Amino acid sequence: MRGSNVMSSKRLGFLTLTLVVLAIGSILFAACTRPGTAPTASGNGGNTPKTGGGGGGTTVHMGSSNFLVSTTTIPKGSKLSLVDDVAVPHIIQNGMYDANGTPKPSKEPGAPTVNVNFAGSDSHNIGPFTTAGTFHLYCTIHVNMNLTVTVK
Ligand SMILES: [Cu+2]
Repeated sequence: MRGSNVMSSKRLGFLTLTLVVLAIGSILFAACTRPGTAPTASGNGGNTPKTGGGGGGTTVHMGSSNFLVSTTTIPKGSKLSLVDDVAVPHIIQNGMYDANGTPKPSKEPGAPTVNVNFAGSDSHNIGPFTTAGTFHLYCTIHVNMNLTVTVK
């Protein structure tokens, strides 16, 4: 009887010791791992790349009464960005001025319908151009303001 009492009290002491050791161990473990998991690897805060914005398409600029280029080539399926560089309105539609400066509204097969009002100093996306071919855009306000869009 005595012996078993001694045994059980020793066993209890051993168990307590084990628990204490485990508790201290886990505290130490937590203290040690904390600095390891802490480092915030976020050094990219102010480095947002400016490339690869939305679309990445072709841009054509407009002056007070003209497109700054008369032709542009864009990949099939993409949009064309028109930028009005000045505080002058433009109305861009499907069609072109002929050699006499006469407006000839017409929409080629496969052309997107274009009818965009520019208030001045603004920009709009045209398209998408989903069909390969040659498409004509013009400004209904400014005579001979033509743009030829080639889609490949
Ligand atoms: Cu115009």
